Amino acid sequence: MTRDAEASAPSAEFLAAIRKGDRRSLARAITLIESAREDQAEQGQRVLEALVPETGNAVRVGVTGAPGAGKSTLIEALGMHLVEKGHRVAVLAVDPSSPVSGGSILGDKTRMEVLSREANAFIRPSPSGTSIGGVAQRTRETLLLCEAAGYDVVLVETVGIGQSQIAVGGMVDFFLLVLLPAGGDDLQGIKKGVVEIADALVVNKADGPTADVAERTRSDYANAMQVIRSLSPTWQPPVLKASAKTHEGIDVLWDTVLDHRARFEQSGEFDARRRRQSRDWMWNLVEDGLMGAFRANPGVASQIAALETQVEERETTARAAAQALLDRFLRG
Ligand SMILES: Nc1nc2c(ncn2[C@@H]2O[C@H](COP(=O)(O)OP(=O)(O)OP(=O)(O)O)[C@@H](O)[C@H]2O)c(=O)[nH]1
Ligand SMILES: [Mg+2]
Repeated sequence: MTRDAEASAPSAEFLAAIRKGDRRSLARAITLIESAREDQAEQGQRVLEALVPETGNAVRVGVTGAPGAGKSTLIEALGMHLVEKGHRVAVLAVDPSSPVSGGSILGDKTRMEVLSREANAFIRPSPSGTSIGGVAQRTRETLLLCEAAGYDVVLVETVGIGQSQIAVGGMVDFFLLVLLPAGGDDLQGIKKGVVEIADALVVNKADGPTADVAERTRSDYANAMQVIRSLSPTWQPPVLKASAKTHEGIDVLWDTVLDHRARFEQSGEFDARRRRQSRDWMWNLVEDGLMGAFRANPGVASQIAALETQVEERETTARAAAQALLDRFLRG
């Protein structure tokens, strides 16, 4: 490594405090990771590098679904259930719109007031940033820090936007799709492909006046799921129902997560999935780094606008323009 190892190595006390689960130290480490200041971000990476052997021990659950489906309420209910069972629970969010670009999609409801009062719960709102890639990257690193701090369950909420769902799907062991008690995918704004990557579906708001519709929705989806080929030979994604309000069905939901984990560990799919995710992550970062270097290259930068116009005006082919840019880049 070319970096100056002495200059900003994190102090042993700081690392020890994070390992002990000190929330203020954990929050400080996350702030470093998220910092727009290069020296601080670098310091955050060093903390993560020092702690990486202690990561990997949590059950990682992603939660997605249409706006208003009750993701936050469900996470809070599940979080309370887990805290009562003696778990330490971290809640993270991936919301690419928040808060720098003006207004979060996940909104204030991610505050989770009941759960946030629990000593064994740690709630961190989405990092700010305009690119989903950047937000997801920092959330994944925050997830690792939470594991090093001893949180044994990490719940990640994400908005129902294809790209952020894929990003969260790529960092969790179990991906849960929360449904409203109503019509089909198109009505719920669920993109094709999301149902396919879900490890379970849960129809929320199975209470009060929406209880009957919830049951109908559940059985409709259960039928539909039978024709979707499961990604796993050992797991057929179940369709559950629950009420985040009355907490009915929350215990079954958690049992499902544990059952999935047990089967995946048994079959080797758990390890394979984690390994694939880590590998994919490395290549993601390589791609980001290459794109950054590419755009920052003066020879490339000076040609981009002109070549884009030529392609738009059909004066040259996309391939020829791309090759011209790549030649410039590779020449240095
Ligand atoms: N009746 C009933 N209402 C619920 C339930 N879960 C959530 N709600 C209500 O549904 C609304 C949306 O809940 P949220 O938890 O904020 O939904 P969300 O999916 O996180 O919403 P966004 O983050 O904005 O996409 C709130 O008014 C909740 O009180 C439930 O199980 N039953
Ligand atoms: Mg929410």
